[in-house]
Amino acid sequence: MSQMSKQAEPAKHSLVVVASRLPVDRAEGPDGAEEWQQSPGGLVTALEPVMREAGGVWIGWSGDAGPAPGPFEADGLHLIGLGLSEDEVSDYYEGFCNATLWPLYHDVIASPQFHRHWWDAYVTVNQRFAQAAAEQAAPGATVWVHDYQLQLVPRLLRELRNDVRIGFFNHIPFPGYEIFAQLPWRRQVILGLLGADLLGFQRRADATNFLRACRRAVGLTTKGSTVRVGEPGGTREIQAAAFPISIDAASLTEIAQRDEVRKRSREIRQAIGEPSIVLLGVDRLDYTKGILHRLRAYGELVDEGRLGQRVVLIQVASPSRERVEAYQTLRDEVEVIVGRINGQHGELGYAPVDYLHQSFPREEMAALYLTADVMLVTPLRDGMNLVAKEYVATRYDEGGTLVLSEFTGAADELLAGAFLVNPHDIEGLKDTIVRAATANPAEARRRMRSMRRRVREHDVARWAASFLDALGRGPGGGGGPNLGGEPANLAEEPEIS
Ligand code: GDG
Repeated sequence: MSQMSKQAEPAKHSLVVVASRLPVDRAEGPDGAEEWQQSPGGLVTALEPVMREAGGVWIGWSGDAGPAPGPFEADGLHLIGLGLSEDEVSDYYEGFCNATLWPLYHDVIASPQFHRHWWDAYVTVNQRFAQAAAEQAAPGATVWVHDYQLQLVPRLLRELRNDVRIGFFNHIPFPGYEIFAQLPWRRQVILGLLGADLLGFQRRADATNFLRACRRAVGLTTKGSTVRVGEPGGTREIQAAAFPISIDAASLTEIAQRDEVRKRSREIRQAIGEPSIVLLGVDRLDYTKGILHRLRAYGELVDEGRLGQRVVLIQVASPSRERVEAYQTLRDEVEVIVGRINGQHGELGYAPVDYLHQSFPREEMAALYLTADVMLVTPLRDGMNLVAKEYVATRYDEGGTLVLSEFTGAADELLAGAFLVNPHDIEGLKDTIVRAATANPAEARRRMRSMRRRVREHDVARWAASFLDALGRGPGGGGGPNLGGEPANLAEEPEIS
């Protein structure tokens, strides 16, 4: 994506997507001029067709500190780039988003830090996003707000524009109330979210946790998946339900089937010395992903010789949030343990762990997935985990097995085919890795087929359609973009206060 032009007049749009990041990254073109390239990620793939059809606009931050890029078009998509100052990057993005909310919402794996000036920055930035959405939305438009960085936007936007339909999707877990209750601003966050008409979560358990927080933190009444809020104009009903996100499975299958990708997969195997078993981990370098637990289990298996001779674990750990302290500490810990395993068990020309602290193009990722005999996805907590689904979508050959943590959203969907594991149980993790590596080929194929069916049928387009359809159909819904999705499961249950 490189075509870029400034828009003269901001147009009004019937669909407005509000996400913390734009779906494009700033890059330098061949002639040294600035251009924007589509960032890898399922969200833009899922929403691009919908955005084009509805003439939608995407509001987000470019990822750099400095002035707002403003409105521009890239490959026919209307984008509004908002700016964050250096202080806001530090207090809002690295602070409140990534050192308060991220650890809190992931079961306090790391200690969340609570600072009042970080909260103030969170409020200010959320106001900026809400204001931009209010300016872009046509009368009666659908506005879809994404993720934990923008939880106040639904309420702030409703105060500015009561005529729009507002949906919110939380990509990460919503924690149990005992944990959520630690947040000094818990009431404001719940009230912020309740500005929406529909709140989507990855798992049913996340929606249940949210409904409980509405009762406990704000004293509201819930009935099934509905929350009632009394407002000056009367009572409003808000739905909270599960919409598990997915991937563009067809496009990954297509990439994996390309001759050059299959050839690259063979080259990778050769380059690492034709090991008897290739294990693979692919994660952002994040403490939620259970990389240390995985390395500990693998290191012991190599020590004990239980995987045989010359096995290799390829660990892609893509750089992430490198200015946040907990991420720097994690990187040091990971590199110490990788060094120890390789130092102890490596030989000239052979390392048991191939550790890559880098990002790779999609095609290279597909080649890596195709090379893996066993994929290790071992987060301590993960909203969904798209890597697990990408691995499955890539394996058109029905080869390979998946070791998957119970604490991922993906486990709810892939439980019939994956080797499920509790990553805290190192002995259990070791045994499961051995089982997955030595599975009977017919059983492994059956498992992979069942997971592939699930991922093929529940892809990201279906996810987006079902959310937007439910948003359009809800109480008072004027019918958002009609995308023919399936109804959300909004079960009848008794009232609880
Ligand atoms: C959040 C939630 C939820 C990684 N390294 C490279 C690369 N990646 C891509 C993967 C995958 C994505 O990044 C990571 O997605 P995950 O779902 O695994 O995890 P988070 O980044 O934590 O995402 C998560 C998700 O939002 C969606 O709702 O599933 O639970 O935490 O797509 O492939 N892609 C490329 N090169 C890399 O080096 N091209």
